Amino acid sequence: MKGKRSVGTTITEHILTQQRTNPEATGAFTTLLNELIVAAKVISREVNKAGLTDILGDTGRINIQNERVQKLDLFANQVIIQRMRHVGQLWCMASEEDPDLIEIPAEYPKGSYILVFDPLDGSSNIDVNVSIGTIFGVYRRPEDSETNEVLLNDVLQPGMKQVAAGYFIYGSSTIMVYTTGQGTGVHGFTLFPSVGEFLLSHENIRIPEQGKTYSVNEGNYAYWDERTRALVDYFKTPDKETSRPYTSRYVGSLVADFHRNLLKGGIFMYPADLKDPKKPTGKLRLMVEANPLAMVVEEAGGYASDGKGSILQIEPTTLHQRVPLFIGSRKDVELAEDFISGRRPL
Ligand code: FDP
Repeated sequence: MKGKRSVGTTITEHILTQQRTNPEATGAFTTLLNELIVAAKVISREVNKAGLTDILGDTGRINIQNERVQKLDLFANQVIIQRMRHVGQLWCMASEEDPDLIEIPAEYPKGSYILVFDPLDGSSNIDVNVSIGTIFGVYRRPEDSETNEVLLNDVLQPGMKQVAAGYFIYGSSTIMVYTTGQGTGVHGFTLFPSVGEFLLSHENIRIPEQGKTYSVNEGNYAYWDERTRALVDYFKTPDKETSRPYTSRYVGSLVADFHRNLLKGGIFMYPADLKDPKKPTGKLRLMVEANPLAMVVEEAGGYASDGKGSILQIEPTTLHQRVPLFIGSRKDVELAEDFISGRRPL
């Protein structure tokens, strides 16, 4: 089910209205989000003209995840860091592109929020004009933090502690989807290039309880355990009563696959695989990918699991840890969890 459409409210108006409903709000969060939106507009402009400029292509560098970094990833990373470090609302940042925490330089004031982000997710699709995105999550610095130093432990919080999360998708249009949780809903805003503003286009998005689509890289079938194979086989097996087979849709760009399923229903999966026995944990990162999207999906009525339990409950142990991810319509993800956890006998 698509969110109800109404056009005319800018994202800033929307954030301010939400802020007014919270008597303790200081405006710090609004400032932070506004600056992030400016960064996304700059990234969106570059993504849109990527085919035209020499910014397109590979830097030849390898990032912390052992993947090739493309120029546009680097650009997006720099834009976000440079825009966000001076806002005065951040305690520190963490990016998919940086191995360590990003501290706020001494010349700028510090605040109490922590921003984690994947500056340009789905980057292997840049060269082929497929939608890519920026994913973000916002936490507060723990109140009982005893030192003035930026500590990794203060950042390694479970996803349920996020105070906001969302993403920008750079596709046929640029859309921002975000939530501040606690029943405030998930809202989508479309960038109107002529006015340079994000306008409310998808108010209060609710993901269907059950979908008809599964999204997974089935090329990894040979590397999955028997439970994962049985789950995917289940989605493909015809059965009138349960509306199977499901349709398969896999872009290979997380934000694009997630966004489609959020609006239309379905399940996205990146299961653990045995390709690299040292890393039986899937490919996606808990902090910068799984947690923000899990907050969005749960606020929209869906669910996110690592196959055993809620993504949002996982206590992270490292900044860049990977996690198996099953995310989307609640009934579909619960079913996946039943298969993977062994609650459903094979
Ligand atoms: P990419 O490597 O292009 O950056 O997070 C990384 C990601 O893309 C996700 O956006 C996407 O869902 C996934 O990896 C695709 O991985 P596979 O190519 O292994 O399917």
